[in-house]
Amino acid sequence: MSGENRMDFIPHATMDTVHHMLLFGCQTPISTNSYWDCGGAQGTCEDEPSIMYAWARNAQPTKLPKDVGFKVGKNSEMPYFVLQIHYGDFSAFRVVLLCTPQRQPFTAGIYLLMSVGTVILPGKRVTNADIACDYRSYPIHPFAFRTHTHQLGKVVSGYRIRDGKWSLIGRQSPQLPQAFYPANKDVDMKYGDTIAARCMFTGEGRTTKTRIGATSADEMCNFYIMYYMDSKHAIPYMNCMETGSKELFQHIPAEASVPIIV
Ligand code: IYT
Ligand code: CU
Ligand code: CU
Repeated sequence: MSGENRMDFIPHATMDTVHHMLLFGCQTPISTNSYWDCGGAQGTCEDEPSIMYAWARNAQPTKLPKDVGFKVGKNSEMPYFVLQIHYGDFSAFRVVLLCTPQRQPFTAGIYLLMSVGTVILPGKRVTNADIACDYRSYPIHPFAFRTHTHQLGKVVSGYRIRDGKWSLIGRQSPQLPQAFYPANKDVDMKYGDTIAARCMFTGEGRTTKTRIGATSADEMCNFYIMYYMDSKHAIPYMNCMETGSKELFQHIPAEASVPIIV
């Protein structure tokens, strides 16, 4: 793709046998072939891949709001797309990426909150993974969120904390299709806010400690926020990997510890 473009996505719903798809943006893909076997989750990009889109069976596809696009192309931080497809059998599927050379007034981006140190004790009914960071950047408007854990995650919730008040950005069971869901529209973020997420896990049914890692025997705790911001600033990717303090999380709303039964 040349120059600087903005884009939107249209997954074609003929994919009865596709389980999920993730679209990544990156500098250097792992392979220069038009398709390859990614051998599990990690075979996408040489550098840090940034998730741009997630499609899961039976979930509504994300629509970018009007006037919002991801910044892509040769002169952006994401000159390549890698589409990862998790499928049973694929006979006919198509994905359409809509690109426009038109500068959009707003640029989309992803904020990822992830836990790195969580240990889930075997048999213990509840373990929370708490993540929090101070937000020190230009204003963003969250419009979609996605949660990701493996089997032990019961509920994942994300919040903005402003003047001590917790406002929900989104809350979902990671056992439902891990697509992007609409975020609470009234919760924007600005310099000085705190951004926080909690994953609630159970250690029931395990006989050994479970740690963060890449296999299905490991766990992950991710809360992704898809946002838009003024194109003047256009920050495509931010993340938070800090463990939230006990003191701060004393005030998290009770819903964050209430499992969503699926
Ligand atoms: C250790 C962990 O939590 N990994 C997550 C989040 C993650 C995604 C990307 C970490 C890094 C990345 O470059 I992209 I470093 C993780 O692997 N999440 C999976 C996918 O691989 C994206 C997921 O479905 O959210
Ligand atoms: Cu899948
Ligand atoms: Cu994972």
